[in-house]
Amino acid sequence: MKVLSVPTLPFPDQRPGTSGLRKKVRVFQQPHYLENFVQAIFDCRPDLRGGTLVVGGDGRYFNREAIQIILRLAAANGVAQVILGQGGLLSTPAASCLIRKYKCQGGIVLSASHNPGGPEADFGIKFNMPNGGPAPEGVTDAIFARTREIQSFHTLESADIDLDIQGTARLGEMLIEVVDPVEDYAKLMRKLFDFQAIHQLFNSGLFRARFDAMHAITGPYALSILEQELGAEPGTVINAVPLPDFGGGHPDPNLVHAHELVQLTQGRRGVDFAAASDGDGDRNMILGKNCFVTPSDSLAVLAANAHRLPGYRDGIRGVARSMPTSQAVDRVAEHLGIECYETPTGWKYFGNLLDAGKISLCGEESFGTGSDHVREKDGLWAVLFWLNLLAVRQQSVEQILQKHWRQFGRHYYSRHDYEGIDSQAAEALIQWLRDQLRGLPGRELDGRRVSYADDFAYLDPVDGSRSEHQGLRIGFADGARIVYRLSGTGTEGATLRLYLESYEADPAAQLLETQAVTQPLYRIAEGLAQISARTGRSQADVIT
Ligand code: VG1
Ligand code: CO
Repeated sequence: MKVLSVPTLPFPDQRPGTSGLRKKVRVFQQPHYLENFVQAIFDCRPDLRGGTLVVGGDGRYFNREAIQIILRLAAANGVAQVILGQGGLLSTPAASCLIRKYKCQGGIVLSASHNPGGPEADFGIKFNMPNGGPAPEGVTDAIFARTREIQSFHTLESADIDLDIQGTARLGEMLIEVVDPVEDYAKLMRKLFDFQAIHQLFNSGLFRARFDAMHAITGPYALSILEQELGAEPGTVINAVPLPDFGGGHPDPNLVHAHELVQLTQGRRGVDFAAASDGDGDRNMILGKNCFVTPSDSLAVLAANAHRLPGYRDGIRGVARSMPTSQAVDRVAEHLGIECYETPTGWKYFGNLLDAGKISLCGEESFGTGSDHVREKDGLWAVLFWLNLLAVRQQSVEQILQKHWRQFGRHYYSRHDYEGIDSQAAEALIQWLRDQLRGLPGRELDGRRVSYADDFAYLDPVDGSRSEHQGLRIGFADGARIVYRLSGTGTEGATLRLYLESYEADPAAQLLETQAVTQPLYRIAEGLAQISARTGRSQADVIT
């Protein structure tokens, strides 16, 4: 087959954000847009020549077309072998699992994660390293720099490959192995969790559960693992068929976008356990009967209970959380006598800590939790962790959570998102706040004493790299915090995220309504940042 070198012109806007390059579908559909970015990956990762690459996506609109383009570029750039999920499908954690298991030189995952899909919505691409994790900043910076100077890309003149039949195919010299997207991932889960105990729980007659795949990638995984293997009653997995537009919904598992699922947990007839995942399967939301577990609390509960589960029987080495994530896990780490690291937002910052064996569990407030089993956050893993825990402790989600609070105290937590605001106004707001930080420590704000205020920077303890301007933190003497940062995953204007956290040690005050408890902090935050005046929004678009 003929290798073609196609002349091209650089696009100026191919800088990856918090997790890969995300743009509107129509941006990706421009001739050469995807080709340029993928060629830049190959140019920056010479070990892919002669190596093995994992490819798959979350099934969103443009997934299949993108995969055909990537396969041709891979073949023309001398990749020896591609491991491809059947139908072009792979969840992000399953891709990470395959890269590690088959010692590949990297992976390309096609997804814009929790962003909506469809011809008018979002598409994305991210590159994962040989350790299975998202490319660190040094690599994404290099890829971006390459896209600015690219002059040609290499591709093949060839027919499309059949993505739907398992087995091997050839494209030029390159071998393509089309694999079951679920199998290797399911094997890994079997090693970590007590499947027999979970099977018994599902068949006890006393336990009802729902898993909402939100018409995204986890459908096939959840059907196979929860229903077929663990014996959950048929119908446990809802919205199980991946659709290119996720059925028109937002594949973002939170109280707002997974509202229907939340409803199923309410009232006397509510189910005992409910969970959901996002577009690419790396997020999770955990609910019990009349009970919502914040992702920050979930991480803390998992850390406190890990030793009860087969995969973590010997205990955990350390934990990490992204900076805006609540400090609930810090208290567990202190209790266990292990280290707790605070990293910038984005899973890529956990990779070094995991590789160096400094941590076993990590998580983010944005419904992401994971462990050293792969190098991505893992939605279904978190669900299985909770199911295993429920089976072992024979208590409800609510009982486990409240007991945890009594022991460690409760971190009330809420995030306010102001979406699609004017980018300049958002930058100006952050700058205005940044300028005030120095004067804040020691001041009293609404009866709370500020103990520190800074522009968060992270020094990676493993490779010594430094990442600056990762969000503004204001910490109070009573343990409360306010955090502001701008999103790095949006595709329209800017998104301001405001994170509020308030600590309560007294069990008598641990069952209050989160919004009521965090309201005073919201007022302080609004007062300092003048959010409504500066953004023109009197209220956040999404409050979780
Ligand atoms: C958001 C979350 C962050 C998460 C990222 C990717 O980023 O806040 O915690 O790692 O999405 O998640 P941002 O920059 O918009 O705040 V996902 O499920 O896209 O892969
Ligand atoms: Co995701």
